[in-house]
Amino acid sequence: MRMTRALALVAAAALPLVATPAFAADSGGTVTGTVFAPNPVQQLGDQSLTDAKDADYPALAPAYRTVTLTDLDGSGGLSGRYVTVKSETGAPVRVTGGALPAYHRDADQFEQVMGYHWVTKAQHYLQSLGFGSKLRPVNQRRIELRINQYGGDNSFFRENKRDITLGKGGVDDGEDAEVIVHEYGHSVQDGQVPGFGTTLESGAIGEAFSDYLAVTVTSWANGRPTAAPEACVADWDAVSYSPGPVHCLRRLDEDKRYPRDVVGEVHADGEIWSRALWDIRRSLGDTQASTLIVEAQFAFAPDTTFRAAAQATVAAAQRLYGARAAEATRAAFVERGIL
Ligand SMILES: [Ca+2]
Ligand SMILES: [Ca+2]
Ligand SMILES: [Ca+2]
Ligand SMILES: [Zn+2]
Repeated sequence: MRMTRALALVAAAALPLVATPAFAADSGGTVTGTVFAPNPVQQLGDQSLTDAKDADYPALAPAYRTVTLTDLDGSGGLSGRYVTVKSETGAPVRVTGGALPAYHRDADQFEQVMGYHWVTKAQHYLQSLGFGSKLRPVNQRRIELRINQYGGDNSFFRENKRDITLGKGGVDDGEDAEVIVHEYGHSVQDGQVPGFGTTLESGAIGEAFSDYLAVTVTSWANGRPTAAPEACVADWDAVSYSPGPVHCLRRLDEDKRYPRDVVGEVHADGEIWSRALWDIRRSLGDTQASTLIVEAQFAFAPDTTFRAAAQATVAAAQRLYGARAAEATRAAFVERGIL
């Protein structure tokens, strides 16, 4: 911790040197880049796509999109207001003009661009809900996103919950926006409640919220999927380990109930909580649901129980939107056996 503080001071002192005039400091620099939005299986509705050892094969071609990367800091790398990308695989992307080369999935730089873009998008989604304007800011800090060869599929090594590490097991994790935003969800919760998720139930809430955020951010950015179920998380990463026929890491619409379906594993038990969030969203719509869900999390204890967190979420619904919203929120948790 002391060492971290010393490093932070050095970084702060170096800041003026980094702020070159390449980009306007207030608006944030922009550059175009190529991404999946959010992933080829969801975009193309093709459940037969496979990793094929990171090959860039023709069936994937329609899934590439040109997007604008925003909030760059002008340092010449993929570093900006909300995220700095540190790749341990492949040379770092250099930002030299108004457009990046159209990296595809067989280039390590593709995942760097994906990571930068989707973390920034996720923060913009939170801001679109009013966090940082009419509501408190949520996680408006610069996190570090590291890409490396370690971390088995879906088990991301993190030195702390603020930063994100994406591994390369199966489909490279950085090729699926829903995996990136899921990981950012943990950073969001840590930003709201430092050290959040110390117990089975709080840990399950962490996984559930991160899955929820993955789906809501990508639907907000791309429109609701029409060729794959919206409730399916990480359709592309999951082709490496989910038998199908529909490939999902997890889903938001499983009919799991508390305590009947508790198995003692945070990801599995998270599907109880995420279904409640999904039902709140179906009742109230994306904007109201996500706003009250995120706002409620400020009041969660790091070791919260399902019950206490549900009560805090109902209270946030009442405070923000009144009795009808509170009743719909309560009903979603009652349906899961949580309240
Ligand atoms: Ca790749
Ligand atoms: Ca993977
Ligand atoms: Ca999906
Ligand atoms: Zn997780």
